[in-house]
Amino acid sequence: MAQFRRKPHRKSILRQDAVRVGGEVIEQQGVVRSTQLKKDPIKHRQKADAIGRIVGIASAVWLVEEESVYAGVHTEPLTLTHECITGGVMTTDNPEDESLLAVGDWVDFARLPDDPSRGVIIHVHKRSTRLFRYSPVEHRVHVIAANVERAVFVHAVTQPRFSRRLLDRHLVAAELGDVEPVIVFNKIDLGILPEVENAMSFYRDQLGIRMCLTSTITGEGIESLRLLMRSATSVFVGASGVGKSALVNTCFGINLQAVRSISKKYQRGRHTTTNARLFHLPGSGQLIDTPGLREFALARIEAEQLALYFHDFDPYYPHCKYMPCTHTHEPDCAVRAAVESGEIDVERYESYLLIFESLVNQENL
Ligand SMILES: Nc1nc2c(ncn2[C@@H]2O[C@H](COP(=O)(O)OP(=O)(O)OP(=O)(O)O)[C@@H](O)[C@H]2O)c(=O)[nH]1
Ligand SMILES: [Mg+2]
Ligand SMILES: [Zn+2]
Repeated sequence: MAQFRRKPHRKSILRQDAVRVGGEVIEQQGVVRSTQLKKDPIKHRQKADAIGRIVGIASAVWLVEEESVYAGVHTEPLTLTHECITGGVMTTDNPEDESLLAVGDWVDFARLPDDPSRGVIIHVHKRSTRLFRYSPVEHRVHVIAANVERAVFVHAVTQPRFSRRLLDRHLVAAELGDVEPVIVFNKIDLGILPEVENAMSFYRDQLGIRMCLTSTITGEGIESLRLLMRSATSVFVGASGVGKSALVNTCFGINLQAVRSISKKYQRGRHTTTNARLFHLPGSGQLIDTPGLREFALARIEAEQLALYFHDFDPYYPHCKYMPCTHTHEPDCAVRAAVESGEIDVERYESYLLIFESLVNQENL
């Protein structure tokens, strides 16, 4: 991808440091983190003249919305949106191994004197929460959305086929990122298979996770989804083609996002949404639509810790003979005994084994 340069601005060379690769943003050299900054970081930040929130990315330019939009009722938020690039010196309060910028981030930025609709990001504020995964391309933590209270994991009951394996990864990621999980089963107009029905009652009744059953065709469940997203920032996450963008459009009653049919041959979505984008819900609350992710590798978790995130195992693992126990092969394992007696859902245990194995493989990379 071509890297374009602008003319020198003030003393620093402005450089395009972020490029987009398959819906994911990677950073190039040229950004200095606060820890590396030789000069006084506070002085550096004084160059900024506004605080804003990243609401999207377009052609490798970050869209930053002024903080005032969040202060009260707004009618035309776009007039307060600035197209920002990253400068040669940018600081961050976030760990080095994760995405430098993400939709939902709060940033300090400086408006360009000759064009205040454009600006330069100077500093990224500490993220309170983040939904993240391990990026196998980047070999680092990909922050899908930052400062979100809720992750709405959208799954289709069919087309594409519902995957419990993916949902179980989603739930671990929510807990790792300090985000409340909500499950949306979309496309219920297509009929619900018995195994999907079983999964619904498992996650709702046994794990106590909030759930909405929706259809963008009949409108069923949309009102309860809207209510659930009030007065907080929610992010829609799910595989391509499950209907995330169709749900955004239905929640707003207008076509904000492009929607495209799934491939008939492969029963998969076509990666219609390519960038995360934040929208203000009517009334209160924000909603971030994201590109579909087929793979969802977990980050910042070791295989040995995985069981702690499978809360249906909680009553059993203190009774395992060995401590620590991985619940994969050890004798007298209470978790495996509970699977055999049917007290632990066998599908959950299968997910556990698969995720465990992938974490071991990741650690050995
Ligand atoms: N039958 C049915 N089809 C739906 C429903 N919601 C969405 N669809 C269809 O599912 C297809 C994919 O919808 P999108 O909204 O583009 O899916 P997405 O999750 O945003 O996909 P990506 O942007 O690729 O991640 C489209 O053909 C939609 O019309 C629903 O409730 N019922
Ligand atoms: Mg989409
Ligand atoms: Zn065990």
